[in-house]
Order: sequence, then structure tokens, then C-alpha cells
Amino acid sequence: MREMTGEERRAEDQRIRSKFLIFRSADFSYLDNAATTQKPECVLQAVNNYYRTQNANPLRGLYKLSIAATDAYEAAREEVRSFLNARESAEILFTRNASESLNLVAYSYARSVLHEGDEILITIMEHHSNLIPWQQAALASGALVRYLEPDPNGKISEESFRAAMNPRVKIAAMHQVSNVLGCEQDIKTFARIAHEGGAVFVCDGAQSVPHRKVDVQELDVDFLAFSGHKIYGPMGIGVLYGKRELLEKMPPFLFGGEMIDYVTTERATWAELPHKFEAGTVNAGGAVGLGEALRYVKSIGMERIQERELHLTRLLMDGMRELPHVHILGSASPEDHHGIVTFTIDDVHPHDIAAIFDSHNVDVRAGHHCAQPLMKFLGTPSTTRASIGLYNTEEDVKRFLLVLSGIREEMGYGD
Ligand code: C6P
Repeated sequence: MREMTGEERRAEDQRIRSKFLIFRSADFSYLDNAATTQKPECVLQAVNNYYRTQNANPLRGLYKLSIAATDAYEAAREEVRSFLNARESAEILFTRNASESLNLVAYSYARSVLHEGDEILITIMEHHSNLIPWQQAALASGALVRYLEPDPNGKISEESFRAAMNPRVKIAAMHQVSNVLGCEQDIKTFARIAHEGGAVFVCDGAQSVPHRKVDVQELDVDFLAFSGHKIYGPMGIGVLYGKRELLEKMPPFLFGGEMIDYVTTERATWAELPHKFEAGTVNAGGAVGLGEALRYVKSIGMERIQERELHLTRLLMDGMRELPHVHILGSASPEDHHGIVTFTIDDVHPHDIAAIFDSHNVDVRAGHHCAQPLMKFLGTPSTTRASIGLYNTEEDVKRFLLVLSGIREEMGYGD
């Protein structure tokens, strides 16, 4: 892709930012996109429009409004299917977020296949949402969770994955992009090796789906989870992709309305996919908002988004490297970061760093980033993280670097 001129870039910045009205309300640099993203006007309007013109309980009513609500909800599912290139929309389940999606697999799939002595293979870098559900499934079944460790760039090597596979491994689960180091794993290769060894492969796509093209057929993962709110959609709506043959065999995760076929006083049978896994009244407004967010992202283009984010990551990391007391975690190459740059500053606590940034209207995240085993592995209890989204600009990066360069001085250090 051709490098944009500065003028073209500023025009694109302007076009994109004009769709996010929150940036008109105050002058701030939002660099916490890995936690959640701001919402474009079209998403807010789609949710608003749904509640104004189509709201009824979907999947139940036989009247026009309920049918309109059902149609809107199912159209959003089709939008997600197309975005992930799943074979059929029945393989797309709506959940509340990536955490619930991963819990669904850990409760429904894992607990029905795991036996004492089986193994679940994950990495030390997982977000707690892709770690605790497996720990709990292991505790319930007598299985063991085993952890792969990355190289200094945050990469899990093919050799270490292959060496860890054995006939006891029934499930391998891994992030595609780390929420701390920003590095990407070779999911396609790991899914293939897992399958050769007879295991299913679960991909945590929470930090990849918003930043790069993810094609579930190409990756050949068995399950993939992501959250709507990290890809410019509303909070409270998430997705679990699962292969039909696995979802068909799995017991429901939650029980209640609309997930049944027939109920007697003794027992119940289950609805067809995907409804078997969507008990109770669904978040139709959230699904509609997510569908619109995906349309919006597609209208910009995943390649453009990647290029914009990489350009800013380069500027950010180049500037950070000039500051001797600042240390970037993970790879030195901006290509390996997917817009996520986590760092420490000598002698300054990450909470102080984040507070100073906040006092200059720059939003970053500080803490363990819901990845405490990784923090322990890296030998630091907490860090500070800047994360880039599609609406960030060179101005945001300049402001970030200016504040960063003055933090030690603000904390009273002379150098
Ligand atoms: N990470 C962060 O600031 P939820 O909270 O369910 O939408 O997403 C969970 C989740 C799962 N996997 C990865 C890799 C994630 O990064 C997250 C969310 C946010 O890093 C909030 S802790």
C-alpha cells in the first residue's frame, strides 16, 4: 500500500474524527483503545434507530414489530458472519463480551470432554478471561493447565508448541494479539498442530479482530471470541464463533427462554443453533450496534486501519526510544505491536505515570492489565500501556511524547 502524504493523512484524520462526536466535547488524546473504543455516530444512531423504530422482544412475537426486531438481530449476526468469514450464521453466537464467550467454551465444551489427567494448553501471556475459565474447568475435571512461555518478543515458537502437544492435550487456547505486548501469534500453525494432536483450538480474538483481518476458515480455529466494545461497537455485546459440528454436540451454557425446543415437567430439548446458546431476552440493540460498527470498519478498510495504526505506532516507539529511562516491553519492531505499547519508566510507579498523563488529558492504562501471570513472568507487578485506535492522529502521539518526556522531572528527578 502506498504511503500517504501528510496532507492526505490529515484529510483522512479529519474525515474519521468527525464521525466520533466525543472528540468535539473535549480536547483529549484517547490512548486506551485496547480497553475499549469510542463509538462513531453511525453506531449510536443505529442503536437509537433500533429502539425508536424496531424494538420488541425478538424471536418470540408474531406481530410486525417483533418480526422487525428479529430481522434486525439476525441481520447483525449475518454481518458478523461475513466479517469473520464463517461458513454460516448459525456458527455465530451473541454473548455479552469476549469473557462470556470464553466461559461458554470452558463450561459447555471443556467440562463435557475433560477427564482427570487431561491437559489444557495455554500461554503465560493470556488475559485472565482466557486463563481463569480454563483453571476452573481443570479444577472441576481433574485436568491440568499447562503454560507456554514466549521469547523476549512475546512470540510462542512453533517448536515449543509442538513439544508441548501430547495425546492428553484436549484443548489449546491462545490470544491472537496480546493485550500487553501487542505481539501476534501464528494461530493458523498452532491450530493445525493442535488438530494433528487431536485437540481443539480456541482463539481469543479480543485484541486482533479490531486491528487486522481475521478469517476463521483460513485460520481453521474451532472457536474464536471477541468483544463488540473494542471494535467501535456498544458494550454488552460479544461474539463466539464456533464450528457447527462442535456447537451441535455441546450442551447449553445457560438455560431459560428461547433456547428450548420442547419442555415438560421432567426434561427439555434444545433449540437449533445458534439459539441453543442464547438463553433469555437477547441484546438486540447491542447486536444492531455491533453490526453497524463492523460495516463502519469495513467502509474504512482493515488494511487502511492497519496502516494508520502502524504509522502511529512507529512514531510513538521512535519517540519513546529517545528517552533513556523509558523501557518498552516486548519486540523492538512496531510491526509486532498492533498499536499496543506497554512500558515502564525507571523509578516511577505506573499509577503515577497514568495520573500525570491524565493531568495533561492523555488517557492511558496502568496496572497489571488483567494479565498477572504475565506480569510475574516479566518480573514487574505493573506497567503503563498506550494503545492506538483508528481515530488517533499524529497530534495524539506528539502530545503523548511531550508528556512522557517530562514525567521524571514532574516526579522530582533531575535527569
Ligand atoms: N482487555 C484491556 O484493557 P472483555 O472484558 O470481556 O470485553 O474482554 C476480555 C479480554 C479478553 N482477552 C483479551 C486479550 C483482552 O484484552 C480482553 C480485555 C481489556 O486489556 C480490559 S481488561
